[in-house]
Amino acid sequence: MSTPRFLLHHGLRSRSARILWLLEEAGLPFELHVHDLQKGTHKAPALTDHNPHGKVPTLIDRGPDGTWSTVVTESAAICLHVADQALAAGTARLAPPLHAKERGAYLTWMLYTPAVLEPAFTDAAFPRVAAPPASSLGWAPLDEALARVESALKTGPFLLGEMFSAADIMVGGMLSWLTAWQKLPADHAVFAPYIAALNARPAGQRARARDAELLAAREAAAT
Ligand SMILES: N[C@@H](CCC(=O)N[C@@H](CS)C(=O)NCC(=O)O)C(=O)O
Repeated sequence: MSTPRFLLHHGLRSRSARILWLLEEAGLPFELHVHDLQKGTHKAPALTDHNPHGKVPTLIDRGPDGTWSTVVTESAAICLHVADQALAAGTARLAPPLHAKERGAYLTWMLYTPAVLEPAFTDAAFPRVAAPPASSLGWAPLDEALARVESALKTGPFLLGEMFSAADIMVGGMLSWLTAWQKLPADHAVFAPYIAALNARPAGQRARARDAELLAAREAAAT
C-alpha cells in the first residue's frame, strides 16, 4: 500500500475532530498520528518539529505525487487547503471554485469561527476583569455573532444554501461545541436542525466512530 496523502496530528476530544471529519469528507487517503494531550505527547519533536506550539490539528500534506511535505496548521487553514486539494483531485466538492460567486460567503464563514465565534465564546465564558473598548476588539459579542450565523442559515440547509462546504465543518463544529457548553439551547429553532443535518453526514459519523474507537482503545490500555 502506498503512503497516504495526508498525515493528521490528532488529539482525541479536541479541535482536530473537525479535521478528521473533513478528511473523511475529502476522499483522499490519510493516516493519523494520535496524541495523548493529557500525557503531553504533543509537546515532543514528532509534532513540535512541524508546529512550534505543539498543537493539534497539524496536517502534513505529501502532495499529489508524494513529493511535498507541506505543513498546514490552524483548523481554518487546514480546511481551506484540504477542500482546495480535493477539488483539484476531483474527489470532493467542499469549496466553491475560485471563479464562483459563492466564494465570498465561503471564505467569510470559514474564517468566522476562529476570528469571531471562538474569541466571542472565550469572552462570554471567561469574562475579563476590565472590559476593553468594544471598538478595539476584532470580533462581535457572542449573541451578535450567533445572530449573524442564524440569519445566514435562513435559506439553508447549509451556510451556502444547498451546497455543503468545509465552512460548515468549522461553523457547525463550533455550534455543537457551544451547545455542549450550554451556550445554546439544544432545541434551538435554527441551530438544532442545522446540527442534525450535519450529524447525518456519513463522513462525520465515520469520523466520530473512529474517535470513539481510539478513545475506547486508550481507556482499555490504561486499565
Ligand atoms: N487555533 C488553533 C487551536 C488549536 C488548539 O488550541 N488545539 C488544542 C486542542 S483543542 C491543543 O492542541 N491543545 C494542547 C496544548 O495547547 O497543549 C486551531 O484552530 O487549530
